[in-house]
This record gives sequence, structure tokens and C-alpha cells, in this order.
Amino acid sequence: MRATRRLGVFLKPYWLWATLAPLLMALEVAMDLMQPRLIQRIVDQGIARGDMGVVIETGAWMVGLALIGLAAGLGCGVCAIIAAQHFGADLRGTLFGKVQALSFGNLDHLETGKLITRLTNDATQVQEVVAMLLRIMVRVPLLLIGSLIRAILTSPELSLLFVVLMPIVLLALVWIVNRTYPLFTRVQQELDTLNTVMQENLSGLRVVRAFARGKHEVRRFGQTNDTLMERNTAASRMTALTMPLMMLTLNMGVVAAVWIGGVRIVGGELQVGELIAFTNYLMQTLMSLMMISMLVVRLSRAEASAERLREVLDSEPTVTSRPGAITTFAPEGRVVFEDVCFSYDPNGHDPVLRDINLIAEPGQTIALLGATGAGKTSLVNLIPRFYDAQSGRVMIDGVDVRDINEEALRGKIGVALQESILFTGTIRDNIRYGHPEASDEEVIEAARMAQVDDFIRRFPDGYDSIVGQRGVNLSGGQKQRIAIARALLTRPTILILDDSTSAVDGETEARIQGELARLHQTRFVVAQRISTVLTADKILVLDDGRIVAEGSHDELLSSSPIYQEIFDSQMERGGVLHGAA
Ligand code: TTP
Ligand code: MG
Repeated sequence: MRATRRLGVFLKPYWLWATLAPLLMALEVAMDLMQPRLIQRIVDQGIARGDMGVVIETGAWMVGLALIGLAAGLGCGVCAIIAAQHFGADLRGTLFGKVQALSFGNLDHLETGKLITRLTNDATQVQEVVAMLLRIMVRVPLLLIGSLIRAILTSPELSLLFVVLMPIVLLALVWIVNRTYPLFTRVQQELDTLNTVMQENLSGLRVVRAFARGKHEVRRFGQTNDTLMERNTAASRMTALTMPLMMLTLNMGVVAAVWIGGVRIVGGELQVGELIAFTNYLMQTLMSLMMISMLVVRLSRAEASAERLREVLDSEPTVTSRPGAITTFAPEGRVVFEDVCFSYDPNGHDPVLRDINLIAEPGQTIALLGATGAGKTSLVNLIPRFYDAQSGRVMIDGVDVRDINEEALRGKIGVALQESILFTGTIRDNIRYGHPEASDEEVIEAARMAQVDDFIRRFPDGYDSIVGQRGVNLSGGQKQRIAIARALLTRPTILILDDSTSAVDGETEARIQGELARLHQTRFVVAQRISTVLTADKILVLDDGRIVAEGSHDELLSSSPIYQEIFDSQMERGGVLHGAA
């Protein structure tokens, strides 16, 4: 229950609705509790004495109170729904905001697929339980206590039956809850697996098709789906057993009441109406107890969801601004790495970067070359603080990046990530993403520099063409160039191109480089091809997280065996060296 209660803060703004709902529910329960008592009156004072006046008057009361109860019940439902829906919307909004505030490190840990489940399924589970809490969870205990008291007031002698019945029912309840709880926990786990399989498959549908693994995936999904069904059935079977078992106890109780009551009526110690009222209250009491068992199961399922939401809400960003961090930052662009070591593991195991030292003067182009997995992406990711170094420091204009407010820092750095991700929307909006106020001329200029203006103009809608699901489809190289344009538009002091021209042909790449050469900015260019790095001021060769060679193309060619090897292998493959000065 701890995690669910922790989410209670989201209900606070709607306290009025959240208080009204239980109050109205209490009114409805009060009305419900009056009914058996009125029946008693009709029977004992009306029918038994042949007094039609009492029958009609009491009947009218019954109808009137029932109507009030109905109105209260409706009102309660409406209030509970309003409170719960607002609660859910706020919860989802806060979760989304939280995810935006988290660092790459947190997101590695929380995993995108599971986050989707949390923001949708888990949030809905908790929202539904809140609606239930405000209605049924108020109704059931009130009804239980109310009808118990009423039963005792109606006939203290018959109420001794509770002494026998209650322990039986309670024991049965404890047994059932203990049996079903683990079952429902397993249902929830299987539901998680199902969601993961589904999410993976939907985002990777193209890979599945490409490898013709559709049948395999259908089988994999089928297995999880079947397990889920089996677990659900097993859990429901237990719940299904509850009903008849409880009805048996209840009916035995009613039989006992009628029997004992009958004897007392004959003896003149009890009236018929009293007996009817008592059995009514008896049934209501036992029914409420049964409902409680179901509520416990439901609550515990929501608790599992609430716990997963709590994990997101309580995640602290691993990258944070230090107190007193610089908020206005206009660097010249001198980037220095000092003995930087980095690992994706929070405890520093398996470092992917070791003892990195480098200096990039303002306006210089630094190229990073190295085998896949060498750590190129990891290295450049430290500059905009996607991650923080474990030891050593990264500095811009002599200031440790950790002493600069993240937004101020990232505002000066343009990044074209290794994987070009565009959003659904127009091409114009995609290019403007980092600088929404940019004018059309600026957008076109950035596109022109990224060598993407021509082909955008060839679309019927030009810059207003929609990218994404139902819009134009872009090739990998076209996406990469739009991503470069997007990075350029922010006029960054430091530009990071992570393998951003890997899908662009050599000639176009050379033209892009020619355009970039006219900008005064510090550039980090990650590349696989030597042709991309020829003109760089400094080339760093990375191997297994270490810088193994450093210098200009000519220097490296004469001094570094690794570089010569890469050069030779690419020349053999017929790699034309575009852009050679
Ligand atoms: P990268 O820095 O991604 O290596 P790279 O950019 O040189 O490789 P590529 O040319 O293929 O783009 O990875 C270095 C190591 O860090 C590698 O073992 C994978 C690991 N890694 C993570 O564990 N988590 C991550 O988010 C990334 C990017 C890498
Ligand atoms: Mg990479």
C-alpha cells in the first residue's frame, strides 16, 4: 500500500471531489440500511395489524429514500470519476515530465519499452483503483459495519449467529486472499512480458520481416499470450470458487436464522418483520465481507503498478547541475578532455573510455576514427553531458562542463546523433526543432549547407512535406542530412557529427564539408571512412577506449601503423578519397 499512498499527492488538487464522493456514498449506504428496517415496519405494524395506512406511508418512505440513495450513488460516481480522471491525467503528465528530465543513464536503466507500459498500463491501473477507492472501498466497510450494528439492534439474540458465521467467513477469506494474491502477482508479471514482446515487435517489425521471422515471433507471442491466459484462468478459478463457497455459508446462515427465528416467532418472542429485517442485514454483512476479499486482491495488483510508477517518479537524474552552475554561457569553443575515464556502469566496471586527453582549439575540426565499439560515440556524448565522466574532466573554455547549466551548455552545442531520429511533422519543423523561432530563410540556408535543399524542393509540398508514418519516406542519407541541417540551424559553437554522413555518398559529403569549413566552430566528426577525416585539423584514432594515435592525416600516415592499416584497407576496397585537399 505504500507506493499507492505515495501517489495520493496527485489527488490533492481534487480534494473537493475526492471528499464529496465518499460523503455521497455514505448517504447512499445510509439509505440502503434504512430499507430492511422499513420492510420490518410494513410487515409488523402494517400487514400484521391490517393497517393499510402504515403500509402506504412506509412504502412511500421506502421509495423516497431509495430515490435519494440513487441520486447520492450517481453523484458519488460522477465525483469519483472526475477526481480519478484528473488524478490519472496529472499522474501521466508528471511521469512524462519526469522522463524528460531524466538523464541518459536513468533511461538506460528504466528501458524505453517498459516506460511505455508504465505510462499507459500502470497509470491506468492506479487510476481505476482510485475511482474504486472513492466508491466501493467506502461503500463496503460502511455497509459491513452499518448492517452489523443494525442486525444487532434488530435482534441481539439472533446476532449470536455472527459469532459462529464470522470466523468461518473470515478464515475462508484469508485463505482465498493468500491463494489468489501470488496468482495475480504472476498474472501481472506475465502481462509485463507480453507488453515487452509486443513493444519490441512493433518497433522492430521491419527487422522481423527482413529476416522472415514472422512465424517465430507469432509463436513467441503465442507462448506468452497462452501463459497469460493460463495464469489468468488459474487466478480467476480461485475467485470463482469464492462465490459458491460464500453463498453456501450465507445460505446456511439464513437457514439458521429463519429456523431459530421461526421458533422464537412461534414462542411470541420475535416478530416476522424483525426476522425479515435481520436476515436482510445478515446477508448484507456477509456480502460486504466477500467484496472485501476481492478489493484486497485488486488493491494489491494496483500496488504493483504503483510501485513501478514510484520507481520512475523517484529516479534522480544522474546528470544534474551543480549549485551555482553557470547559466549564461558564450564560449569560444575550446574543448579539453583531461584524464577522462568513463563507464556505463554506475560502479565504474568495464570502462569504455580510459585516460582520454585531448585539446580542441576554437574553430578546429577534430576527427575520431576507430573500429565499431571503440568508444567514439561515448566520447563525444560527454561534451553535451549526455553522461558524466567517472573521473577526470571535460572542459569548455576552461570551465568544467559539470559547472555549466545543462540547457545553457546544450544550447551552444549542435549534435547530429549517430541514429537520425525525425519527428512526425513537416520537414521545416524538423529542421527548426532546436530553434523554433528560426525564419524560413535560416531553415533554407541550413538545409542548403547540409546539401538537402534540392531534394526537399523536389517534393510536391517542399518544406511543408510531412515526415513520418503517412508522409514522405526519406532515405537514410536524406534523414542524416536533415539531422545535420537541424544541428546547424542552432548556430552552435561546438558541432558534433556522430557518423552523420555514413549514408551520404562521398561527393555530397565533400560538399557538406566544404560548407562547414566556412563556419567558425569547433567540430567533432566521428567517422568510419578515412575520406571523411582527411581535412581535419587533428585525427584521433580510438581503439578499445584509448586514443592510440593522434595527428593530421599526413603525420599519421607516416607515423601510425594502425592508421596506415585502416588507410590501406579502405584504399584496397576502392574507397575514393573525396575531399582530399
Ligand atoms: P560506442 O561509444 O558506441 O562505440 P563507437 O561509437 O565507437 O562504435 P560505432 O562505430 O559502432 O558507433 O560504444 C563503446 C562501448 O560502449 C561499446 O562496448 C558499447 C558500449 N555502450 C553502452 O554500453 N551503452 C551505450 O549507450 C553506448 C552508446 C555504448
Ligand atoms: Mg558510435
